[in-house]
Amino acid sequence: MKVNSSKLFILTASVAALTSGLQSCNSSSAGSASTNDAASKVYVAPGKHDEFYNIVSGGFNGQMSVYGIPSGRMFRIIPVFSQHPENGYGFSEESKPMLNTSHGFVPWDDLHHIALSTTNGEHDGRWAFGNANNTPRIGRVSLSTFRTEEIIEIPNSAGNHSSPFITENTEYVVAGTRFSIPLDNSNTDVPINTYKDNFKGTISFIAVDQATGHMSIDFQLLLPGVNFDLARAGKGPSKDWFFFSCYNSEKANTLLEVNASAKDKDFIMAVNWKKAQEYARAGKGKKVPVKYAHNVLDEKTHTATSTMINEVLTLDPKDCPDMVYMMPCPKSPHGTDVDPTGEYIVGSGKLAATIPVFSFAKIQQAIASKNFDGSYDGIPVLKYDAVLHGEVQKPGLGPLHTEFDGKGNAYTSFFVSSEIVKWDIKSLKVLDRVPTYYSVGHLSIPGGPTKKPWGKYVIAYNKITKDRYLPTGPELTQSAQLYDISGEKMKLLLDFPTVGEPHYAESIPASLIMNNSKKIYKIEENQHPYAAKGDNQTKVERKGNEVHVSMTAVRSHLTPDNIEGVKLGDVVYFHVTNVEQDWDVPHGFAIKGANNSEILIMPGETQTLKWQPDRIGVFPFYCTDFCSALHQEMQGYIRISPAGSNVALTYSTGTNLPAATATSTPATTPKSSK
Ligand code: K7E
Ligand code: CUA
Repeated sequence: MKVNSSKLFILTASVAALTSGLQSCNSSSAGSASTNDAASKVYVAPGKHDEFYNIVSGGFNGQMSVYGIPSGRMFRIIPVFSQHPENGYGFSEESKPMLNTSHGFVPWDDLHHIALSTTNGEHDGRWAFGNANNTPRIGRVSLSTFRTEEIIEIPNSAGNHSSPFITENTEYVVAGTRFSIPLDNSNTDVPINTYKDNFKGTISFIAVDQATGHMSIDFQLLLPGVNFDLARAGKGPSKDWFFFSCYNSEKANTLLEVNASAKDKDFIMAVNWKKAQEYARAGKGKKVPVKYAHNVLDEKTHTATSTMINEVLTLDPKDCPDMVYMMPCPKSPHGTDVDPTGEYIVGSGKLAATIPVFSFAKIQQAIASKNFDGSYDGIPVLKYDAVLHGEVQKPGLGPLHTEFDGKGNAYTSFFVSSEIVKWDIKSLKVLDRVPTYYSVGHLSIPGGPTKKPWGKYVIAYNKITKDRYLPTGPELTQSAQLYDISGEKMKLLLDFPTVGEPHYAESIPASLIMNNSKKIYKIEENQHPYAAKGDNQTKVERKGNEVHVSMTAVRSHLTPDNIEGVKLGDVVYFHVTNVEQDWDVPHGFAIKGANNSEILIMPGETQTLKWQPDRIGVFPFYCTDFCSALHQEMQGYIRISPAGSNVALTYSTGTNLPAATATSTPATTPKSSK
C-alpha cells in the first residue's frame, strides 16, 4: 500500500503539534524555557561518563553530594558533619572521633560552602573543603577516597558562614564568623544589649600542609562586631589579599531584619593576608587560651583521632598597621566574588539596586594615597568612589552571588527576581537574563572561582521548587538547574533534584579526579590494631567486660560466624576486616538490636561496630551489602548468656560446635580464648 505523501505530512505535523501542546501544558508555571535540543545536550548514554564532577553542599543535611554534569545524576553522598547510617560514618568506632568538638560529640551541622583546592589558582583535584555553620568547623574531604579525612573546630567563632575559602595555592583556608560574640576567653556572661562593647568578630586563617592536607589554625584576626557573610581570596595581582563581605555594620543585636538594614552601606573588608602572616611570624600576635578539637583520619589504621588544642594566636589590627581596610559596599552585601584576572571584586548587596564592582588597582592607589573616608573601629575606610570600577545599573532584585566564565562575563544570581543575569565585567553592561525556578541562591560555573574557568554551563541552586516536580507532601525536593552558557544567550537545559539544601557548589573536569580515584585499601598496609588479614587471624578476646571480635568478611562468609560465652553486661566490639582486594566489593555488618547503625567496610579496611546486648538470647548478624550470589548466606549468630554464666568464650566457623546442649561444658574443637 502506498501512503499519500501529503497525508503523511499532515500526520507528522499533527503529532508535532500535539507534542508541543503537551509540553506547554506541562509547564504551566512561567515556563520551561528549555530549547529543543536540550535533551541531547544533557544526555549521557548508558555506560558513558559525565564531563564534570559537581560537588554540592548539602546545607542542613551536613553533607556534600557528588553529581555528574551535564546529566545531573547523583553518584554519592559524602557525610562530613553528620552521621550517616548508610555507611556507618559517625557510628563506627573509627569515625566517631571525627565528630568530636569542645562541646562533645556533635553529630550534625549545616554545610554551606565548598572550596576545591587549587594550585596557582587552578583546580588541582586534591581536596574539597566544607564549612560547618552551626558548631564552627571546617572539614576536608579527599577527592581520591571521597571521604572526610579531617575536621578542625574554630574557636572564638559562632556561625561559621564566611568559610571555607582558599588562597591561590591552598596555603590557607579561611573561616569567618557570622555571629559576633563575646570571645571565648573573655567574660562571656554579659547582657546581650552590651553587644557594641563586648562582642567581636574573628577571621581564622587555617594553614594547609601541602603534602598531607592537614589543617592547623595559624592565626586569627580580631575584628569589629559585624556579621561576616562570605569571602574570596584575590588571585593574580591580588593574590595576597582576601575580601570579606560584612553586614550589620550597625552592630544590632535584635531584629536584624530592620536594625541591620539601617545604613546605606556596609563593608567589604580587604585583608592583606601576606602581611598578616608576616606579623604573626614577627611575634605581633597574642596567644590566648581557647579550646577546640582537631580530628584526623589515619589512612593506615582507618581510624580517626581527636585532639583538644588549648591556644590560638590572635592578631589585632591596632597592632598591625596596613593589614585591614574597609570598603563601603551598598547594602547588606551577601556574596563577594573576585573575577579570574584578580582585578575586579564584585559585591552583591542584597538590598541594593546596583552591583558595585571594585578595582584592585584602585584599591592599591587609594591605600597608597591614604584616600580614606574616616575609620571604622580604628580600621581605615577607603573612599567608595576611589575604589569603585563602576556599578551595574538595574541588574535585578536581590543579588546574591557572582561567578565567571573566563571570557570577560559575570553571572549574578538574583533571589528576589528569580533570575541569572549575565553582564560584561569591563563595560558593566547587562547582556542577558534568564529566569530560574525559583529564587536562586548560589550559582556555579565549572572552575568559576578559579583563574581558569571551564565555562560551558552555569548551574543554579534554587531555594524554592513549588510546582517543578511531582509533589511529595509539604516537604519538597531541593533543586538545581543547568544552563548552557556557551553561546551569547543562556539556555535552560535541565532541572535536577538535589539532597539537603544546596548552597555553594563547584564543578571540576572529571579528568582531574577520576584517574586518582582510590579503588581499594591495600590489606598489607592495614595497621588497624584489631585487623584480621585472613581467617587464621580471626579471634575473640575478652578484656574485662569488653569482648573484641576480630572478624573477616569475604564472599560469602563472616569468620567467626558462631560466637558463645558472651554475657549480659559485656560490651562487644565487632572489628570487621574486609579482606577482599577487588574494586567495588564492600561488605556490610549489622546485628539485631544495635543502637547505632550498620557499617560498610571497603576492601582492605577494618571498621568496628560497638554493640551492647540488652538481653539474654541468640542474636543474628549479617552482611548488609549484596555482595555475591550467596550474600544472603553471609550471616552468623552470637549467644548472650546471663551475667554469672560460666559458658566458655568460644568461636567457630563451619564446625557447628560447641555442643548444642552445653551450658557449662567448654567446647571441644572450636578455638577458645580466655
Ligand atoms: Cu546559601 Cu552561601 Cu549560606 Cu548565599 S549562602 S544562598
Ligand atoms: Cu558480604 Cu553481602
